[in-house]
Amino acid sequence: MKRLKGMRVIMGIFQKIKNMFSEQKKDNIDKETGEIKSDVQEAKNKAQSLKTYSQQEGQEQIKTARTKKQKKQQEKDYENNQENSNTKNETEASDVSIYEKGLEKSRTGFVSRLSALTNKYKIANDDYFDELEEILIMADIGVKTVTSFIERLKKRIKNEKIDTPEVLREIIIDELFIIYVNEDVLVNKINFNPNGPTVVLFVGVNGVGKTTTIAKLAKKYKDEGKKILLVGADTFRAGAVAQLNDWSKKIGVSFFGKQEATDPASVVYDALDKAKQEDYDLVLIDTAGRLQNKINLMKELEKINKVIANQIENGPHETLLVIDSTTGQNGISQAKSFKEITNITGIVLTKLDGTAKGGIVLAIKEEVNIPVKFIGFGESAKDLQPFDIEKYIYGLFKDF
Ligand SMILES: Nc1nc2c(ncn2[C@@H]2O[C@H](COP(=O)(O)OP(=O)(O)OP(=O)(O)O)[C@@H](O)[C@H]2O)c(=O)[nH]1
Ligand SMILES: [Mg+2]
Repeated sequence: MKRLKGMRVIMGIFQKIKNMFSEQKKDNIDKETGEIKSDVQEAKNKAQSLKTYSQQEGQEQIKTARTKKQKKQQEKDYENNQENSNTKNETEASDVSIYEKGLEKSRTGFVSRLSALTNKYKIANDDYFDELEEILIMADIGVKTVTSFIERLKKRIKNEKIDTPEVLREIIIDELFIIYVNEDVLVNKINFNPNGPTVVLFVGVNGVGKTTTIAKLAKKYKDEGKKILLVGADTFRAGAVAQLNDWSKKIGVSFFGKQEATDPASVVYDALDKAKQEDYDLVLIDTAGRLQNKINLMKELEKINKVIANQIENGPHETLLVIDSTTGQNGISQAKSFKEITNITGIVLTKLDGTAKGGIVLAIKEEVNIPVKFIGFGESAKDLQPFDIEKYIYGLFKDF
C-alpha cells in the first residue's frame, strides 16, 4: 500500500513537473508568438513609413531644390545691396548671373510665351493644354517628354485642385525640375583618375564646339592648379591640329600633335607616353567627328579607346559628347547615334547663349539619359560652367 501511495506521490510530482514544463513551453510559445507579432508589426510600420517616405521623397527633393533656389535668390539680392560682400558669395552670385545672362534668349523666347499663356487663361482647360504643348515642343523639349509632362501636369491639377494661374506656374516649374532630377544622382563632375593622368576624350560632329570646349576646360582646370596636356587627334580636318595648338598657347598649357595627316590612334599613343613620363594631371583629346560614316567613326573610336586603355588604367576616364544646343532635335539624334557608337559618359551643351530654346537640356535627360556635365555660354575661354540644374531652371524662369 505504502509503495502504491509512494508511487502515486511520485507520479503526481512528475505530472506537476510535466505541467510546469508544458506551461513554461506554452509561455515560451506565447512569448515567441508575441515577439513574432511585434516583429511583423514593426516590419509593417517600417514598410508603411518607407512607402510614405518614397511618396514624399520626390516632393522633398523638389522642396529642397526650391528652398535652395530661394536661398540663392536671397543671397543674390543681398549681394546686390552690399558692396563689400565676401568672395564666396560673389562667386555664387556671379555663377547665377552667368546662367541668367546666358539664358537670356531662351527666357525672352520660350518663357515669355509661357508667361503670356498663363496670363491668358484663368483656368487650365483643353485649349490651354494645347497651347502649352505647342510652346514646349517649340522650345525643343521633345514630343515624348512634352507628352508625359502634360499628362503629369493634368493629373496634378486634378488631384491638387489647382485653380489659380500663380499656382499653375509653380507646378510647371516643379514638373520641369522633376523631369531632370527624377530618381537620379546628378553628376556634373569629371571622374578623375587617382593614379596618374586623367584622360578625357571629346567627340561630336563638325562645328559643335569640341575644340573651344577643350580650351575652356583646360583654362578652368589650369586655374585650379592642374598640369594639362591638349592632344590634337582630329587629324581629319586641315587646320584642326593647329587650332588646338593656338588655344594651348593662348591659355598657357602644353600641346601634343603631329603636323602631317596621321592616324589619330598613334597620336594618342605618343601623347599618353608623354603624359605618363611628364606627370600630367589631365589629358584632353580632340577628335574628328564624322558621323556621316558611322562605321568608320566607330572603328576609329574603338581603336583610340583601346590605345588609351592599354596605356592608362581605366582610361578614358570620361568620353564627353559635345552638342550644339542651337541644333535642337538634331542634337538629340546625334546623342542617340554616338551613344550607339561608343560609351558616352557626359554631355557638353554649347552655344546656349545663341538659342531661344532652352528645353534641349530636359529633352536630352529624358530621351538619352546621359548627364549634361558642362554648358557653354560663349566663345571665350571663360564661357563654360559645370551644369547645375537649379541655376539653369532659375536662369530660365527668372521672369516667369
Ligand atoms: N556663341 C557660342 N559659340 C561657340 C560656343 N562654343 C563654340 N562656339 C563657336 O563655334 C564654332 C565652332 O567651334 P569649334 O570649337 O571649332 O568646333 P569643333 O567641334 O571643334 O569643330 P570641328 O573641329 O570643325 O569639328 C567656333 O566659331 C566657336 O567659337 C558657345 O558656347 N557659344
Ligand atoms: Mg575642332
